[in-house]
Amino acid sequence: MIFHDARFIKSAPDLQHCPEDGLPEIAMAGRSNVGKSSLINSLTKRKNLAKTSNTPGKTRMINYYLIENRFYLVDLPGYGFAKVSRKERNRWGKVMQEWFLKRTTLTLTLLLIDSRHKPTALDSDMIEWLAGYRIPFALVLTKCDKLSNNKQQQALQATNALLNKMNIEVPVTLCSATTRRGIESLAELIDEFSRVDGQLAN
Ligand SMILES: Nc1nc2c(ncn2[C@@H]2O[C@H](COP(=O)(O)OP(=O)(O)O)[C@@H](O)[C@H]2O)c(=O)[nH]1
Ligand SMILES: [Mg+2]
Repeated sequence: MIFHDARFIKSAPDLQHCPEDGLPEIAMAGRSNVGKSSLINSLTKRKNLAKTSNTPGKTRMINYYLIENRFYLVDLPGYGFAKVSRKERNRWGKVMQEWFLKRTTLTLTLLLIDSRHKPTALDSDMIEWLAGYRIPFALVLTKCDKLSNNKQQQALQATNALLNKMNIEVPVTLCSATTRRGIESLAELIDEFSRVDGQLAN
């Protein structure tokens, strides 16, 4: 499954500027440079629909892509970029917290983690935060083309062990924008959640 019918709609600085048509949304979250924009391009088979970059931290906006005129893929600003000021980080935290808690049209969040590295403290915080607020999410281990098959399995096991320890049960998918590993199953997951009505109570 490929979402060929995709177009950029807008970049919103915060919740107040997001679309108001009530369509379901699937969000890409994770550290800067983890591969959020690349995943959107892979899902739509478009090279430059979402801007990718080698300079992390550049995308400070909530970017909306309309898919098949029926749901949005949302490219969220990345976290954990060392070079931004404390003030900027605090602003990010406030904007994202409000967005996640009040965006009732959000049906699924894909939390991306680089498969080459252990989840960072920020990743763990994010996992526990999403789970704590019962925000539906799945984990995606990105850039797995950079790992041997063995290392890929190790990354999967390490992540599942971490989730077990946290007593959290969510799907984990190895993926690569380069080899397209995992893209099909993520597209199916997204398709399923694009047919769910927004269900957050708050
Ligand atoms: N080898 C490889 N590189 C990737 C993959 N996904 C993203 N990248 C590269 O990682 C960098 C950051 O990707 P980007 O999508 O801009 O990350 P974002 O900041 O999370 O949106 C870019 O140079 C991408 O080309 C992948 O699956 N495999
Ligand atoms: Mg990006």
